[in-house]
Parts: sequence; C-alpha cells; structure tokens
Amino acid sequence: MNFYATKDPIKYEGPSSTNALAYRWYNPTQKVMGKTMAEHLRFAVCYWHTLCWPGTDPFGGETFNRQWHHAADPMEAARMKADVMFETLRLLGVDYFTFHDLDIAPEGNSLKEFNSNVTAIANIFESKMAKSGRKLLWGTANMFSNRRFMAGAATNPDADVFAYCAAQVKHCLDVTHGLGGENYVMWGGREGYETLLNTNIGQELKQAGRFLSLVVEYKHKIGFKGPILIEPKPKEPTKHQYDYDTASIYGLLKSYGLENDVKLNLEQNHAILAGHTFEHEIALASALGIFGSLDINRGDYLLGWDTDQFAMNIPEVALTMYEILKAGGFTTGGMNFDAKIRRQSIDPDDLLHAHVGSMDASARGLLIAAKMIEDGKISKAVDARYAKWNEPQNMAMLAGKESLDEIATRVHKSGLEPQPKSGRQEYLEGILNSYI
Ligand code: XLS
Ligand code: NI
Ligand code: NI
Repeated sequence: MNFYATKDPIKYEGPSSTNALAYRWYNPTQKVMGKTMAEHLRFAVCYWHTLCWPGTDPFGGETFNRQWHHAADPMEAARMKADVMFETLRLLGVDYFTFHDLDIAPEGNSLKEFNSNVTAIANIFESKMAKSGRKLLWGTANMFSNRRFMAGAATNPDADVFAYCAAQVKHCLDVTHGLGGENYVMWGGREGYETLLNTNIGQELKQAGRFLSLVVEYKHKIGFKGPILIEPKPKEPTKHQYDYDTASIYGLLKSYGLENDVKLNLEQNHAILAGHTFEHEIALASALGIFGSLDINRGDYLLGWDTDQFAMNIPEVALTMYEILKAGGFTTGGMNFDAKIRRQSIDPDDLLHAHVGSMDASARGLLIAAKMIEDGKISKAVDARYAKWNEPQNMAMLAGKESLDEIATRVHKSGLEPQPKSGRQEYLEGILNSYI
C-alpha cells in the first residue's frame, strides 16, 4: 500500500544537513555514556494517534481522509493499518510500536468476535515482526471508548462491567505476551468519577485494587516477565481520576501491596495537567522505585487539556533525559510517541516530520543530559547542599538511632545554630544553559 510520499528510510546526516527528512542528531549507533542512542532512547510509534485518529475535534469531523477510515470491510482496514505501521517503523528506523486492542482490530458484535479479530491481526504482526525485527514495547486494552465504559471500567458501579474488563484484559495481556511485549500498560481513562452524588469512592477504590491484583496474579501465572505499568493522568475524560499522578498511584499501590509489581508509564502532558513538570514525575517515580516507561509528548501550557503534541522543546527534553540518565536509564521501558500531529497537518509525510523532529530533539536532549552528568557541576552543587548528612551523627539521626528528646538534648548541649546557605538557583540555571 502506497501511503507516504517518502520511500527510502530516513538517515542520519549530521547537524549541517539541510534535508528536512534526515536526522541531524539522532544517530542510532552513536555511543553516549557507554550505550548507543538507540539503546538509550528505545523509541516507539503509537497506533492510536498515528493511525486511528482521523483528525476530528469536538467541533469538526475528520480532516485526514485516510484510506482505511473509508474501507468497506473493517478487517481490511485493520490490515491496511498494520501495513502502514510497519512501513512507518521502516522509514523512521524505529524498533518498537504500541497499541490498544481496539486500535488494531474492530470490535465486531461480541467480545468473542473482538478477541478473534485482535488475534487475527496479532498473527499478522507476528510475521511482520519476525521479518523486520521490530518489537512491541507494550499493549493495552481500550476500556474507555465504548459506551459500556461510560461510568468506568474496573471502577464501574456495575459488577458486570468489572467482569467484562477482566475478560478483555486477559485477552489483551495474552496477545501482548504472545508478541513478546516488553511491558503491559493500564491507563484508567474513566477510573474516577464526575459527582459524589452518585459515587461511592471507597467501593470504587476496592474494585481498582482487586482488578490490579487480578492482572498481576495472571501475569505471574502466564510467565509474563515485563512489568504492569499504570499511566497517571489527573483528568480528562473523567473529572476526578484516582490515578492522578505518581504520588497518588504510589499511595494506592502501597495500600494494595502492589508496589513491587507495578510501575509507572509517565506522560509529559499528563504531568503538566496535574500541575507538575515531567521531570518532577520521573524523579519522584525513580525515588520511589516505580519508574517504568515514558509517553513522550508536549502539552500546551495555555490550554487545560491533553493536546498530545510532539515534543520539540530541546531544553525541556534535556531535563527529561537528565532524570532518565540519573534513574539509570530504561530497562523494559522506552519513549513512546503518544503524540499527534495537528489536524491541519493532513499530508501523510507530516507524520514522518513529526517523529523525526521529536527524535532529533530527544537525541539532542540526551547529548545535553550526558554533558550535565559528565561535567558534574550540577550534581556537585546538589551533593554540597546535603553534605552534612554524611556526618556520622546525622547518619545515625536519619537511621532512627536517636529519639526526639535525645536530639533535643544534643541540640541544647552543643548550642547548635543552623547557618543558611545559598541555594544557587541562578548559578545552576546558567550552568544548564551553558550545555544547551
Ligand atoms: C490518554 C492516554 C492514552 C494511554 C494509553 O490520555 O495517554 O493514550 O497512553 O491508553
Ligand atoms: Ni499516554
Ligand atoms: Ni495524553
């Protein structure tokens, strides 16, 4: 199927290239701090924004007019999309892809029919993956589009919906496992509520915990090695969401006893909707031991919704990459382009420009972050701020070896008087800019 005007794989041509469809910074085999760029960045193309969204917005219909949205047979459309996904990966030189079950195959008239459609397309993936060496970063179940999920999926007041979701996730996890998927994602788009007048929060949280435990138990049962990843988002479509941000999910995982089995898939636009920076969410998840993977994109700071734009802002991406490197890099995770082109970008090749631009921004961000780490000025300043915690007395205090009254006695005896020191923020911002 002829979709893109571009026919040859996009290549690295270096910073001086004037070819708009070339990589200037992303050089997959270039080594940075001991690993290749491809190993660091682990890019993935997502199905939903790239192939499924037709360019609609709440005020207007489709703008893209993709062939598959007008195919008479929905399975024929599904096969077309699979072809275009693998063509996209080939042209971009990206190793991974991601999908919702509903992105890849039509629902049909029953769950049974849906499952068999999903399996049929997964079989196509299997042979395309074997031929091309492409891989699945993660799969996920869409439990928010169909009207049966309007009041939630696992947290639906109706127990029938909970059971239906269990059956849907079981199949999607089986398919993800069968394709060698490296993670399994759960984004709870409607796991929340609109009004307390019709909602029992305590009951819904119990359901969320049980559902997550069921998925974790099943993952172990079938020997799925990758982590289950929860993707936090504070709102949209549901007004109040239980999976608000890193901190709230950590609290829920602790209360369910699942903090060792479940990690997070963090997204830039979701972080800023929650009133955080992306790097805050990554640093916090890493400090709590639940960092997993990233949905890389960019929100609009002037708009209050999930615009899911391609990440192009180099200083911002550099701070993201700095946190990733500090966290030790990805293990099973990667950088999934949960990003969509604007609805006026109607040429197929706009999809290539978007990915290339964002991959280049990520590569530059990685190079800047590596400089930040290798130069060490920033981490030295941070270490200096905390230096007193390395003194034996203070280590003992932190380790719980002194009680409150013992500490008080010591303070009075020594006449301790804390001496404020500069936080040096502007100095550090200047250092950061010197790397960019
Ligand atoms: C929506 C989410 C979604 C997840 C996968 O806002 O980002 O796309 O990544 O269900
Ligand atoms: Ni996402
Ligand atoms: Ni999003």
